[in-house]
Amino acid sequence: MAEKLQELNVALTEFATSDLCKQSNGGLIIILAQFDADALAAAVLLRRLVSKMLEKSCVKTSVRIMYCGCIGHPQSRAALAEYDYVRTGESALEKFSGKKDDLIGSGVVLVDSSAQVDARIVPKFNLEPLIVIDHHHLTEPQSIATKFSWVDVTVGAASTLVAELALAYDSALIDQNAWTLLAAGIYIDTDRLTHATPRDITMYGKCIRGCHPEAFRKLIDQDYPTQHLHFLAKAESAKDQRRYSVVAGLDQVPDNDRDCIATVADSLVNMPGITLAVVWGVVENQVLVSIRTKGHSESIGRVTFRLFANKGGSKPCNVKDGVDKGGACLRMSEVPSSDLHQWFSKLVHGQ
Ligand SMILES: [Mn+2]
Repeated sequence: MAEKLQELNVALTEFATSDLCKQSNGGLIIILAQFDADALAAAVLLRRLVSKMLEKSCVKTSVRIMYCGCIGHPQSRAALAEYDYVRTGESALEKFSGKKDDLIGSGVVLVDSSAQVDARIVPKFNLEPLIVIDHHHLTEPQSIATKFSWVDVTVGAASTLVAELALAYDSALIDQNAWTLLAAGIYIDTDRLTHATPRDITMYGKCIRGCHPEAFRKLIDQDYPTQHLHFLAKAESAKDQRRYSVVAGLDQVPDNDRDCIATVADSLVNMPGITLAVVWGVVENQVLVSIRTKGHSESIGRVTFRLFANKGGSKPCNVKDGVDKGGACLRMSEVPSSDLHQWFSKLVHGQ
């Protein structure tokens, strides 16, 4: 592993300082398709790592971090507050406009996601990222051969990957604040370590030794979005359950509460006898779908593909046992304009 990390760091340095990146006069932009503690921790450390590589090679290129969507989950808000509180000499996070024009002239870096066409970033637009570091299964083959891509599904968090890289490069890149964010990223993304792999655990141990214990506790002590129970009640009253599968629509969901779609799906799949839960909600001009399976006859990847192939944004998550997670992001033009409840029921239940 140590050798592999060194090779990766050499490759990343070569790539970050290559002509391809230098031509991006708008600098590099790390885009977080989905803001959460793991994505934030990985992005903050990746920015430090790449900036250091650029500095050592005397290349002047800015590295910015932009996030998509809304930061609504208390856990994510706490992570952002922690980052804002401790950042010294590091620029604030920016919200991405969602317009492809704002990417022209910049080099796109994806961390904690890898889809080149991702409706959460820019719908139906080929991102052509220069650097990709992710721990999710690829949903489609990557088409650019020249980029730096490290997709490793054998870990449970992007934070683990970036921390491994940074430690192998220069351990001084990780200070107490970074350890704190990384610890929360790994803990939360692996479902309280229940889906952590040995490499996550090893890195988590280092994080815990290096972190600020009180700040860490604050970061993980925010289980559910504030409106979770409200939307769970709504799902309970509107759900359509057939045998082992359940589909529930939350109708319009404010951007701030978008995480409830995922947490309600988590709750529904844990109902006795349920092996498949599909929860959807309309957030601004998109329909967001969270899919959960538990002991289901089909893999989450197959379910996601079967239901939402070619509808964009679907991304099965790498969870080995227990609950498997997937999702989709549909444009309003891809769904009927009325009776979404019936449409989703038919899609999931086949009648
Ligand atoms: Mn992640």
